[in-house]
Amino acid sequence: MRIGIADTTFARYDMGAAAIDELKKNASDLKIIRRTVPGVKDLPVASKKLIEEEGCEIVMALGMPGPMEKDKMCAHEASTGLIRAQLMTNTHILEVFVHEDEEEDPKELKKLADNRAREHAQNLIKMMFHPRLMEKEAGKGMREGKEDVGPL
Ligand code: RDL
Ligand code: RDL
Ligand code: RDL
Repeated sequence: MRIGIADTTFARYDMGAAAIDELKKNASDLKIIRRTVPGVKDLPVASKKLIEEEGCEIVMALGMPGPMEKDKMCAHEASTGLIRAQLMTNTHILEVFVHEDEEEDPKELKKLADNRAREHAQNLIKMMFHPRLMEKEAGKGMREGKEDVGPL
């Protein structure tokens, strides 16, 4: 299976590498194609090209929106672009964003970025190879990067 990884130089942690490491740990026979772009607003077309030109069956788009109001705006625009690219290609693009202001302590932010990238990589493996395992987690209050909230 061909899997696309789109990531950014804006991000302050190499979430692409964490995602790739986790994918390789959890599945064999993967062909991973990575494209790095400057920022989150460049992820939609990078992802679409991975799908249409490189034949990827699913893509992870990883990025780090900054803390300023304009960064939040950028992130929202990138997100709508990613959804549009999914609808245009009928292909999942897992959006793996870590907002810089989710954690104050840089060490915690780094941990969050690593965990979120890895947990979305695990989601990808479940979606593509073990859909019944994903179904088992339906309604279970799952989160990526931090503690799961759990079911009611
Ligand atoms: O197309 C070039 C840039 O416009 C694009 O890379 C943007 O995504 C870059 N960028 C911003 O211009 C901005 O104001 C980013 C952020 N904020 C941000 O918070 N996170 C990014 N890019 O990844
Ligand atoms: O594509 C992978 C994820 O980006 C996607 O599953 C999101 O819908 C996950 N998500 C968030 O990233 C978020 O910030 C969710 C929420 N908030 C939310 O409040 N409820 C969700 N998902 O179901
Ligand atoms: O309820 C606490 C968090 O789940 C909530 O603050 C989310 O919005 C945090 N979050 C993001 O901001 C985001 O961009 C999450 C994701 N992406 C995500 O992919 N998965 C999450 N939270 O569980």
